[in-house]
Amino acid sequence: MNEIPDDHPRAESLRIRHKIIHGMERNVVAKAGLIAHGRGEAFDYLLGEETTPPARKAIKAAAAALLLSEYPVISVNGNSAALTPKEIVELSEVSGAKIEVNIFYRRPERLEAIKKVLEEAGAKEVLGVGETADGEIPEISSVRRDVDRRGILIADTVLVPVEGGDRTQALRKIGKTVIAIDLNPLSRTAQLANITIVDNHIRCMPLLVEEVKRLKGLPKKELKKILEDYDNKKILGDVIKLIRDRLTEIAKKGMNIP
Ligand code: PTJ
Repeated sequence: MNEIPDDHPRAESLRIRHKIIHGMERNVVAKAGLIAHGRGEAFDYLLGEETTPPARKAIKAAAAALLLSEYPVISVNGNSAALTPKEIVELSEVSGAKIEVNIFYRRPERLEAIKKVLEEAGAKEVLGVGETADGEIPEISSVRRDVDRRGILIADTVLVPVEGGDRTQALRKIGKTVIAIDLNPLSRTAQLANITIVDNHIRCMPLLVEEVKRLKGLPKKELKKILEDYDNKKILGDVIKLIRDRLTEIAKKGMNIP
């Protein structure tokens, strides 16, 4: 792949793209994952490619929810594994959440490739691959219904990064708390999750790790208060207004290109 010059105005965005492409070459990312990434990039552009104040509030609520959970699970797909393997492992370590590979385009070689990437990043246990992955959640209509009986099947909280479609509603129907990381505030996943972090997965994961570390010592009562005060509908509305206001400003003055 071409070297990206440091002074390229879009260097960071191109580097992230290369992680996704490299992931596809290793069987980690599905071909459709490239398209999904492009959709994410478009929304990130609208957000100004930075973590917004509503996203920070959602990160705080997500950290509190993970710490209050009895059995949290981080559900890992191709895109999330390619972008932040190290941070997934760190989040698992600081929050006590299990790591489970669960993918839409399910092929044994992809399950193994994602597991390998996570193990290379330090994961000691990766669920969703092998003999314990024989659980089923019938409410999910896609192959994402195949889950680990030591993981998503018995989880009370599931973190679902970078995925759209069918799963959040089904998981909520059977009583699980769903935390989504999704750049598109209009997606079904974003709209139906209990807590939606509208941010780039690659920016959000280190912040989530730090937030869990910061809140870890707090008494349960205070963590519960954070969740009681959190309103996901309002947060999503705030993100959409933020995009609207940013676009109104740009329509008036043009983009501020240094
Ligand atoms: O690895 P698999 O087989 O499970 O397949 C994964 C993909 C992503 C291909 C699959 O879940 C899919 O098709 O997802 P969608 O329906 O395209 O939804 C992906 C969502 O993630 C969209 O709402 C994107 O805007 C969003 N997204 C893409 N990149 C990022 C992102 N959100 C946060 N951070 C990103 N980097």
